[in-house]
Amino acid sequence: MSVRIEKTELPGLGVRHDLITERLLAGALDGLRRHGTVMADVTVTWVPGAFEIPFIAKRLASSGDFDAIITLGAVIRGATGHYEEVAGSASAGVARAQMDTGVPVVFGVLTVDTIEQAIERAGTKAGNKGYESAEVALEMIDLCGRLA
Ligand code: INI
Repeated sequence: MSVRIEKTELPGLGVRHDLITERLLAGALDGLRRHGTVMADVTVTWVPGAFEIPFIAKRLASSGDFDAIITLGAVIRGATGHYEEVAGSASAGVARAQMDTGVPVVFGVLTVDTIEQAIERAGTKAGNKGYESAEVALEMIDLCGRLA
């Protein structure tokens, strides 16, 4: 799979829950591939934490290089004293990014109470939010094309 990956080598930044986010990413890439996306057209960009998602999503959306952006992440209440701020900023920022740019930005960020709930939604008991987000992105691209 020839996906382009942008990832900093700086260790220990943010609180990204890679165990979960790797599964969400695998689900999203699987969803794109199964629906016929050319994987060479896909870029994966890692950010330090969910709070940083909107800034980078907006930057990518503004570039004109992408038909849609899929944001993935996990904000876990048990893991932070500022859950509401991180989860709220991530969701509000993603909504703003798509409204400001006119490019669909899908919110595939899990906002949950426990790591168990995150695991359930990352490809075990309750589907894979990444896979679902890929389907939403493709549907939004199709819809935008029809409305153009
Ligand atoms: N970032 C996450 O993606 N998930 C979390 O659960 C989380 N917690 O628990 O705090 C989290 N925090 C980091 C935050 O997104 C920023 O990276 C950090 O505050 C630096 O701006």
